[in-house]
Amino acid sequence: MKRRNFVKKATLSSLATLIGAEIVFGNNMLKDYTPLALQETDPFKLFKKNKEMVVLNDKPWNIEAKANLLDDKITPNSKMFIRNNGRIPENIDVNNWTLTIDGEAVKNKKTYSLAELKSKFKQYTYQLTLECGGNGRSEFNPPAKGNQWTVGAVHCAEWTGIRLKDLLEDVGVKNNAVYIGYHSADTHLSGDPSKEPISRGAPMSKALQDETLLAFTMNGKDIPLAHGYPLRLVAGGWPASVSGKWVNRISIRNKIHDGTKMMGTAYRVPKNPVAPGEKVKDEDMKIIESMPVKSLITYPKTGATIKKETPLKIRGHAWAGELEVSKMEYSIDFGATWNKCLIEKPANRLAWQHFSATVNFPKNGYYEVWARATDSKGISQPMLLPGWNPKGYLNNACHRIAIKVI
Ligand SMILES: Nc1nc2c(c(=O)[nH]1)N[C@H]1C(S)=C(S)[C@@H](COP(=O)(O)O)O[C@H]1N2
Ligand SMILES: [Mo]
Repeated sequence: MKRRNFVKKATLSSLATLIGAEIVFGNNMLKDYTPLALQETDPFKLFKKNKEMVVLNDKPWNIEAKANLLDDKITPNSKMFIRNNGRIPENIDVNNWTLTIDGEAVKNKKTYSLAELKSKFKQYTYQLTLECGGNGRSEFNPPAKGNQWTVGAVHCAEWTGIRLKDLLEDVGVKNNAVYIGYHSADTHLSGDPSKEPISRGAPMSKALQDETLLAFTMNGKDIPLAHGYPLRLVAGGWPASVSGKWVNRISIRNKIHDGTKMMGTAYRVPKNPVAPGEKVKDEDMKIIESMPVKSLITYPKTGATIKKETPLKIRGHAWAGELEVSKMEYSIDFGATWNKCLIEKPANRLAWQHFSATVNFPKNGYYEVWARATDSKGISQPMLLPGWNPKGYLNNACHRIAIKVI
């Protein structure tokens, strides 16, 4: 007689964690059975997202925030965009989760349990800005294929974990190391187990930065499933695609990592400006590294009506990839003149910075408030669109909100 394949105890307890209650007769469930509570199809309930979030795609799940939702200094889970390339892993057995470090440039391949990672290495906490390389894609013309992100594919949460550099030192890296590449537990939409939805990475210089973490905690709690539970690579300031979710293997490569979505037009832009719609040769493309300077007005919400007597206090965040934002300005005359905003220092390197200003309007009528950040190298956001590129990356145009003064 064949033995029935019951759910393992560890899996059961992680299912219970996800549901938020003990599954009383869980021992009777078959191995691949997903409890109804986790078959939820309402993404807002499923991922505990704010009702104002916008679903761009459900296969895979891609959900974006709106500017006004990102008003918190540290983004809570409910307002964080979700970007998935494949299927979120199911039935995660957190007690048996391991991370393997391998690759051509590893001294000795090594596997760690989650418990070992947590106990063996010092833990650090940083606020880290993660912006999807395709944030702002919807504005490009001719349109670029992919999720039509407007402005909401960015967040700055507080991540706690161990430094990737401490782990790499423990493993031992050969001096021919060039790049690290991550591998994860999410599965390809086709269901083909030999295909990875995404496997990107970063040069050793980025991998070895103090702020590059292997995180297990977000905003003081276990990382939510959709954002990479139980282990995530977090590399702030670079396209968020570098921050692999559900990471179970990191390869130390002796060449630029050649995983899925490292080649062609994926997360790559032309080395030199091209005409909109132009075909670009592969050798004329480069991998996106540090993200460009950008900002977002998170209060008030676009479309607000205000009384002329009360000056408007605007606020928001600004970030500049690896750099700091050194100047923040606003304009109420479509960019003809600019006024200074107050800009705070970041909580730590690679965290977004908060700005504010008090705006006076000369008379009743329709206005737009535009915001423009300048990075520490003196580069400012373009007022409208930056250079077109085949996949619509890096749109860091000034954010604009409409205001009616009565
Ligand atoms: N394993 C895995 N990691 C991933 C992805 C993915 O699909 N699978 N998407 C990447 C991309 S393109 C982005 S923009 C960010 C999104 O992170 P978030 O969903 O936590 O906001 O995760 C990155 N890490
Ligand atoms: Mo992304």
